[in-house]
Amino acid sequence: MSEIQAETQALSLSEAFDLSTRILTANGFSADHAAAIARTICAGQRDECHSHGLYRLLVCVHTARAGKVSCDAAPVIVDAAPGLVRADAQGAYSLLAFETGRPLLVEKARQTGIAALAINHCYHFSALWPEVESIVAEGLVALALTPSHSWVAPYGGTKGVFGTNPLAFAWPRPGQDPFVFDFATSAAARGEIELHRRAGKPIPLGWAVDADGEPTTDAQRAMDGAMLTFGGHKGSALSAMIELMAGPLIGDLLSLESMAFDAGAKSTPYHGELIIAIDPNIFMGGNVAHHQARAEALFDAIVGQGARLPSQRRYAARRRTAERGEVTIPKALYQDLLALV
Ligand code: NDP
Ligand code: PYC
Repeated sequence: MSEIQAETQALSLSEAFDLSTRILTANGFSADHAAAIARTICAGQRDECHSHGLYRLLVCVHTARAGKVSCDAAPVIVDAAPGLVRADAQGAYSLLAFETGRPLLVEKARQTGIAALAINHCYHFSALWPEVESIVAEGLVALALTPSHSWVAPYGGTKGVFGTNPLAFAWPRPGQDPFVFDFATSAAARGEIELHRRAGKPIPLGWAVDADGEPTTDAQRAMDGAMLTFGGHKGSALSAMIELMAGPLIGDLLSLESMAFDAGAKSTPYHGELIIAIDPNIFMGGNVAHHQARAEALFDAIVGQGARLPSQRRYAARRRTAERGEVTIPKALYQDLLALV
């Protein structure tokens, strides 16, 4: 997670939500889109996921002012097959399309055991964990994946081909916070590098190479060069899978095509997203308690030796925010946000 800057601004959660919707509606977003975007951005800030918190408003407004994203298109939901819902975002941000398509996805997963939601023609900036969390809250296993812009070099290369391509997964745990992970398949999310650049801080070696293909710790040179995948050839292959599954498979753009579509505007990536929901009641063949207990034994074996589960930090941050009743952002970001209204 990003470093805290010296001067900070505290906001209550309702102030953060009001500021977000004020900024978005002042920049042309409809009330429905502004609320859907603000909910996700504020959840990110609440859970101290700074690269996908209030900072993202800068990119949303830039994209709106560039005349790229539709600020008011209503998503079109199509019941495409027994196991497939399509949500056409019609050139708007993905979040309202997700919220609108989600109930039919859940219904289909409960009927068929497994169902997918393909979001098409969307601008996409958000963390995926709020989406898999909202599906796991229905007692379903969830998986979500999406490309972005082609900032990331394949393993062994030095030129961008892949997006930062996040993969998120959620598993229900009765009576406990679900098991959730959500990570970019690049060594770090692009938003993390941008936050380092804004804070004037170097990035760790291994995140990126410069335009000459040389390793760099300079955030700006990294952004002008190419980011690297996590886990070498393994992250590279996973990233390619995400391109294929959330690109050609659902009839939408690759990260290379999203970057070409952007034509240098530096706007939010434009492509699709694939979300899969699985009903354990059907897959576990009526023996849910037994198999859930086996899953719990796995989690116990992880935490029992002092390791932590993914999302433990995030849930702790969520509880901390609830106790304090406020989130904290760098003062410089707060001032940049006020300037958008
Ligand atoms: P992080 O590296 O911060 O975290 C990745 C995951 O690993 C989290 O679930 C995290 O849990 C978990 N984790 C971290 N450290 C440990 C540990 N020591 N033990 C166990 N689990 C651990 O994420 P990224 O920077 O890769 O991605 C940040 C966000 O960016 C994601 O939410 C992603 O969806 C978003 N993103 C969105 C894109 C888009 O196109 N829309 C593109 C790229 C990224 P915890 O949170 O609890 O630390
Ligand atoms: O942080 O890599 C990122 C990212 C890309 C699109 C949205 N977030």
